[in-house]
Amino acid sequence: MRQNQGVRTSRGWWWLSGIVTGALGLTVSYLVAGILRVRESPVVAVAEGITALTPGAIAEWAIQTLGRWDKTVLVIGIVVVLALVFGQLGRAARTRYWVAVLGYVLLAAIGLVAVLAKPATTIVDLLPVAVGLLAWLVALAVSVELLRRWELVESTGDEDDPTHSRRGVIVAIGAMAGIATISGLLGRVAISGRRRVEESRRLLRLDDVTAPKLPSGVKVGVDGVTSWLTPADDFYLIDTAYIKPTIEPADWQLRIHGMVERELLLSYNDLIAREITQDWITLNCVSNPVGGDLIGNAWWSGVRLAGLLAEAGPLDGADAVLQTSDDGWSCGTPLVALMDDRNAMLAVAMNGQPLPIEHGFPVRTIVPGLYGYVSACKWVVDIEVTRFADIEAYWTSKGWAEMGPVKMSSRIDVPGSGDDVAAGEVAVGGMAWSQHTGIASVEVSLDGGAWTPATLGTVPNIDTWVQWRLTLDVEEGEHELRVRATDKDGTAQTGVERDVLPDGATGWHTTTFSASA
Ligand SMILES: Nc1nc2c(c(=O)[nH]1)N[C@H]1C(S)=C(S)[C@@H](COP(=O)(O)O)O[C@H]1N2
Ligand SMILES: [Mo]
Repeated sequence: MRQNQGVRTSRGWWWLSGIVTGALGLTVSYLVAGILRVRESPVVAVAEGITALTPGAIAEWAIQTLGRWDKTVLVIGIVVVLALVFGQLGRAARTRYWVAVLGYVLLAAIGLVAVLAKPATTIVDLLPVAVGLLAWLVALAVSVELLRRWELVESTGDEDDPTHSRRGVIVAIGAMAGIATISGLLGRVAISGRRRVEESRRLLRLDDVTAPKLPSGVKVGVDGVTSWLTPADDFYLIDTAYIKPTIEPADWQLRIHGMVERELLLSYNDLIAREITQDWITLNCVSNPVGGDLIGNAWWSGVRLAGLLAEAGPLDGADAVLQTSDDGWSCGTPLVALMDDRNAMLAVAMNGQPLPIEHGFPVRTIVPGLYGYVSACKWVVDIEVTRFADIEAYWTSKGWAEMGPVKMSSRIDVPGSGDDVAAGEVAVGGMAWSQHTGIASVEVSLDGGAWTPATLGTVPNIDTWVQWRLTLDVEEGEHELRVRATDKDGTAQTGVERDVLPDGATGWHTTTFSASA
């Protein structure tokens, strides 16, 4: 009786020691990556690898439903799956030690492949995988040894006191869990190198960059309408980097090469020594559904790409620029959009401050009129002049269109869906945009009635969104509001509903609200 109980209890311990062993190897590897300033710790590389292998439609669904939390959810998922695998390996180790060893070797191999798949891998990048595997094997050997001793004592009932052996196991597992926690925490501090770069960013002085001055008339004065200027903290964030690249301005370099007469190599100081251009530009994401908020408007400061590219001298036949980020993300941009009269720039500041790290510090690209996925490369380090026929970029390899001109759109901010307002005169307002063409008019239809023109706010250029407003006389009851815009080319916004894939959503935004006495 006593004997069976002892054996049953220790099964759970094998499982637990498997999980702790697994966690230990992961966190030690993470810490080593942090100390070596390897950006791609194996864990992160695997998460990013899974993201990169995810079909476009699923990635799209994740962005849509999980928003900012998409990466958190994936990381939690990976952790849960790993915990189950580690637990099973722990149990397997009880009878078949080699299964556990093989399991850990396989997991390390997955990490290795993920790290190797990242751009510019060096020997140093492989060390965290090697150390992690070593930690796994040592922790496995130690815990298996202690657990076997305990089981032996427990089942034979002789030799020393079983509580003594059990204490050994508890102490060992506790110590391993402690090491795992500490290396996880230290790894977090070390891995980003972020504090250092935050400090450089804080101390950076950009002499020609001025603070944004809100142009007069941009606000239409309806409560609840989105702010015309988007503060950096509220600006939407989209990228594929789990850990944002942290680049010291002094270490940043940009290479402009490919189909050019002469290559250019620019340091950060070379760049900001050039003439600084500043402009209001609205950036939006191709994944923004009709009525969505993956859009923001900021005062950007930087260096025009037209001048830089002219200096490099594109060769005949070049029609594209492949931009690559420090984290390996890439996008293909039409050469003409970077060389015509629009303010396509290498931006160094947003709303008068050096770019926040998550928005591309120290340098990102901003191109009026194009969706971010084909133009707005954050942490940009490489610009290759090339041909569309010869390249594939991150999102185009997942089924998104090669060309991503922004589609005209309009949105009702108030009244929002589900709002209840007082019947009578109701203030209605929202945003409309058609970057680099400009909005000519906005109209609203209440309950399928005639289109009524709205009053537009003023705008400084054709590259920003515009606020609009009007007052409607609304009776008691349920109502439906619809909005559409017309751009400065005279094109009316289409009511045909299209999904965001492959080149941006279309359709009229609709809200339903009620009015009561
Ligand atoms: N390096 C890098 N740059 C990137 C991306 C990315 O995943 N990695 N995403 C692009 C997309 S899809 C958009 S919409 C914009 C978003 O810029 P933001 O995060 O500053 O708003 O960045 C673009 N630049
Ligand atoms: Mo995007």
